[in-house]
Amino acid sequence: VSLEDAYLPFYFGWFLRHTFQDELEGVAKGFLKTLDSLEAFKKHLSDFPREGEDVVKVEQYFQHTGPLHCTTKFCDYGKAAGAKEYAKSQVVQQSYGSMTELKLQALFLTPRTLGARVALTQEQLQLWPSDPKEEAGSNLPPGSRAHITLGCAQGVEPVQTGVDLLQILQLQQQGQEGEKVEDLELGPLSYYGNGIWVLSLREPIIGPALFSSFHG
Ligand code: ACK
Repeated sequence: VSLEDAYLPFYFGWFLRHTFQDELEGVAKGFLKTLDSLEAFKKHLSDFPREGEDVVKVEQYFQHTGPLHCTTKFCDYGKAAGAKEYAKSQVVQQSYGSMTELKLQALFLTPRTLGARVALTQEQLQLWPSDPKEEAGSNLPPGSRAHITLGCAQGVEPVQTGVDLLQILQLQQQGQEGEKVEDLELGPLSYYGNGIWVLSLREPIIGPALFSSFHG
């Protein structure tokens, strides 16, 4: 085993600059606070699991640890299919350590995860690997799954955020618009049933991120 092979990361991705991370965490916090105060949201609170008689406060419901990022390739230290090929590819080698700008187009929330949808540029898509989950049984374009996990419910793994996003995009593709519930300062808020909420950002949130890897 060469040194290079022995050190495949947990994942590759774009890591938000700390100023951008702080900004986005502030936006997410404000979004949750707003939701907690909305009658329409309270009406659907039974979508969320609750313990005993405690009313769910979404402000305290989601947790995240580690740096905010948009995963490109989950490598699992080399155990994931295609990890080595990805790490060795020319585009990855050339882009490693370079800055880019990530454009966020929506925030979404489910009883499992809280995330931001990332709109990738053509250049960023060069770093997007083929993704069987993204491609399976749908005709969603490559990069559809791109997201930043902002938090997970207790006991939920962050991989779920991308799964939840793909489900939302599939609903939209099937012609479900969601029920437009409220016009918030950041944009229109829609409810898709089963505790799924989407805030389409009127103005995309844009900020700097570094293409790098996480080794854990
Ligand atoms: O929030 P995320 O994109 O979802 O960032 C984390 C990161 O890798 C470290 O856990 C993502 N992740 C975990 N497992 C997978 C997987 N099987 N496929 C794609 N992404 C994954 C997770």
